[in-house]
Amino acid sequence: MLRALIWDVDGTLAETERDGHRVAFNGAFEALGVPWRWDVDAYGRLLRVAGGYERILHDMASRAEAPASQPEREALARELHRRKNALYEAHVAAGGIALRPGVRELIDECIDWGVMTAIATTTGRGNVDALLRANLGEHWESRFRAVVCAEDAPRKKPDPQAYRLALQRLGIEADEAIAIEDSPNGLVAARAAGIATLVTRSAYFADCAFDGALAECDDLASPAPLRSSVVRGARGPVSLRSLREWLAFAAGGGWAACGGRAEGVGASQGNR
Ligand code: XBP
Ligand code: MG
Repeated sequence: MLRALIWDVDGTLAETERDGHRVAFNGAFEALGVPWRWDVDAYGRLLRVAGGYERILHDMASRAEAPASQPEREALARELHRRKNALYEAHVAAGGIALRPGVRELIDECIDWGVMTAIATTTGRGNVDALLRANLGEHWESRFRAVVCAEDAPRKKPDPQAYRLALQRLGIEADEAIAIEDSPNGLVAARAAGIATLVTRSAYFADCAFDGALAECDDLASPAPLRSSVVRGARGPVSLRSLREWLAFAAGGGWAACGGRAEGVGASQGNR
């Protein structure tokens, strides 16, 4: 039975990377007189490294101008990351980044129907707070039963730590939840925690393979057919009803197990 939806943040709740974090990283480089800039394509490649601090350190490894010693590199990365977060938070607090289509509606549907919602993200709490305060209001946290951020789960995705902690705080088993993710690292993290995962493709990961996902959609509000190896004929928009059906179907062994009789499962919309 579906008891909780666990949301990723960056790329899933909102398209935060290209025009949010990336621009803020560049602002931090500039503010500290560091000559590096991350263009749109380069940042997409760097996104394979989860965690902004880890991403800076990774990038330094191929920069001739980077400090020589590891402690100096870490100190610079910490300061750059702190500045980046301040710039990012100011940008989203000013309404710079909206939620993706269908996100608010699905969260509200969960609340209406007593399905818990939680957050499991690699980013820091300040970033999450600024984004959701701007989009859901100052009491945004009352909509979520558990909010797990980088401070709570320092081992970044694809490590399942954030998802395991979210399950623990929700007090449920993995098969009672669905994760919503946008990245390969996020999918691996959620699956490693045993959670069925819906992928909502984001700009940077639009062309990635998402083997093992419960289903894949372009966004939660799109009426288009969803790609899924579990349910056949699934269509958007994604609703609580469709998620419940897909989870039940996955638990029952999936498409292969029922000899093809489930065509159209998930096609129903609007009703719960
Ligand atoms: C995405 C990330 C983060 C963000 C930047 O996290 O990997 O590192 O790019 O945020 P998720 P920080 O998809 O799990 O929300 O700089 O705070 O790490
Ligand atoms: Mg993400």
